[in-house]
Amino acid sequence: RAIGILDSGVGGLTVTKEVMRQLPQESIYYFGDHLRVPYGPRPKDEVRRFTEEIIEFLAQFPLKAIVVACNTATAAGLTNVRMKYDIPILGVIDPGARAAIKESRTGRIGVIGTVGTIRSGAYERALKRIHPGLKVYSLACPDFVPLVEQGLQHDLKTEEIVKRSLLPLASYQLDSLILGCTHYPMLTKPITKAMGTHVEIISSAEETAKELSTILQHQQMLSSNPNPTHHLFTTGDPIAFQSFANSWLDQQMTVEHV
Ligand code: DGN
Repeated sequence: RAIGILDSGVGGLTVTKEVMRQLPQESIYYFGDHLRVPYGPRPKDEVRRFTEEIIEFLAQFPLKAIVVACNTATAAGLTNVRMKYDIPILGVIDPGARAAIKESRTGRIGVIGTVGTIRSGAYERALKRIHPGLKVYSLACPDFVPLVEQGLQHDLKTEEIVKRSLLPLASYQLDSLILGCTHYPMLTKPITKAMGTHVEIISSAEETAKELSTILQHQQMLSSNPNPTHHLFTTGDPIAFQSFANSWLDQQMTVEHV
């Protein structure tokens, strides 16, 4: 059986890449909801409904776990959908919070994400559940997802926009910054440049893949297939998604339009 991974667009590929690295023998079914990206500005109920629809679609395939590789969808709540399926459905927020706590020395942690994620306060809760004394500074960066979806991550203008967007965090003496949106690791370069190299940039991808691996190990469900197959689905333009996926994952992927 395979792993299902979903996102509003290309962002979940950052998690997918890490799953492929840590669990190279697993087959993956990825769903990018490009037709309805971005999820960030949408009401919680709508994001939850989209997530449930996508999981229902993915559930037609033989899956052993699903990763909701979208912070906005995770923040909108996975409790209901988890009750409907008997396979583990993982989010990205708890792993992201754990990764930050591992890295932070001063306990001054920044979180950036979509409007939906930041408004939900989900990171702050997840961080303070582990360590109530942390200082958490959150900032919504609504411009970032559209930049990535347009493939403009290496544009000079993007560097400017990223720098300007992150200015409000400059005075907080952060020692780490959580990329609370799975699209943002694709902007690591301009984000690092804007924050300075003394700020540790945290992505939830590695920790999420680790959690997935632990769960599968526990359930003795790790695959030993030397030739796993991957399937990518998009509600948007399959050609554009395919070229993005090929270059990010550094291998030839096939994409189907749904
Ligand atoms: N990649 C999604 C996230 O992690 O929040 C959000 C993208 C979006 O649709 N705005």
